[in-house]
Amino acid sequence: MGVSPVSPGGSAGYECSFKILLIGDSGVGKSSLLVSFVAAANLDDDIAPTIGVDFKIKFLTVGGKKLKLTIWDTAGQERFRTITSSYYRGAQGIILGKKIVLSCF
Ligand SMILES: Nc1nc2c(ncn2[C@@H]2O[C@H](COP(=O)(O)OP(=O)(O)O)[C@@H](O)[C@H]2O)c(=O)[nH]1
Ligand SMILES: [Mg+2]
Repeated sequence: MGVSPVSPGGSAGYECSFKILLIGDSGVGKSSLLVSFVAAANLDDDIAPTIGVDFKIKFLTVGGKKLKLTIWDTAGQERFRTITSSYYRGAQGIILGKKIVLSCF
């Protein structure tokens, strides 16, 4: 899987672009995590949901390199196990959400 390089200082304003997936059962907090992670950065609220998934873009600098993260979030279809390979294709990383229940007794 390759990382898309973009010339520094180019019109795009970043050097590398990564596609990151959020996966995990419905209700584990994936969308909440995405919103809180992206909120402090450049958030393009105008991006509309596409083919049943939503994505948000975050720019950040790591080790002096400007990075663009496109983070894909499922829009409910994880409930129905209907996420297709087109969602996973071309991804460089995943974030797996898991619900942890603590009980005291
Ligand atoms: N206790 C707890 N609830 C959370 C947390 N993150 C999200 N939630 C709640 O869990 C529910 C499902 O969150 P959502 O982000 O829609 O989950 P998604 O279906 O995985 O996208 C919502 O009511 C959130 O407010 C968390 O870290 N702790
Ligand atoms: Mg969600």
